[in-house]
Amino acid sequence: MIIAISSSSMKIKTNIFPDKFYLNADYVKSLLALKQDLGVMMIPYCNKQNAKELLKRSDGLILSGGFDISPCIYGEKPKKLLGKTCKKRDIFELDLLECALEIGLNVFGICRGMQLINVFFGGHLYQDLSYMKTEQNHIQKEKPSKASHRVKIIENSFLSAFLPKNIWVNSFHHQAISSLGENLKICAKNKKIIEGIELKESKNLVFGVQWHPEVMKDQYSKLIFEKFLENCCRNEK
Ligand SMILES: [Mn+2]
Repeated sequence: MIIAISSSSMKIKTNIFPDKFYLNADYVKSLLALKQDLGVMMIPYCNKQNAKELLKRSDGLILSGGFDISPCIYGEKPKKLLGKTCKKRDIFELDLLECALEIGLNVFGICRGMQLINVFFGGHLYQDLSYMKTEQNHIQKEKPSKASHRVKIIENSFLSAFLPKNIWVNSFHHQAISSLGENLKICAKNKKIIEGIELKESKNLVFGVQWHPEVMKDQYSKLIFEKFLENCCRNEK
């Protein structure tokens, strides 16, 4: 079984070869901890044809975290507090998601990945959480492995099938969903902030969480990856 994971990019100016694609190792470690013989494929961003070729050979897709999504993708002008963006990655990941849906792959979006699923289905984002009223800090000072706020798991959702009604999660996002995309439903929330979504009435599993379960070592984070893999295993090529 092969799980494809989208990647990020950076320039290391001190390096003789400065252009890099990268992926936090925690994504890979979380998956391998559950299934040692799993094939994990990091996907650098290229174009739609590459996306299709890679996904044809995959059994599931993880859309990883990273930069803010360019607001022009969802038809808004950039605001002052928008963070770093990379339109090339946005466009590639939208193509990637389109191909994954066409093929019928299971998709798991993490942080930016969840926001990307929302934008794909026509949803919008708060470019910064200060543009809405929230008392909860969503950029925690604690280590990523520590939880900093609770989320309520919404009944009759993918997550509610195996998680308790409330769980503690970490939080490293300065953006959030402002309007939900078509055919999506909320599966986790912290007060007004949407912390989890899933695609309604879909044959394949398409869901996302706003937190980073890949860096938390608790039983519930493990369960989320386990259930995702279980679904991917069912559709294995
Ligand atoms: Mn949060």
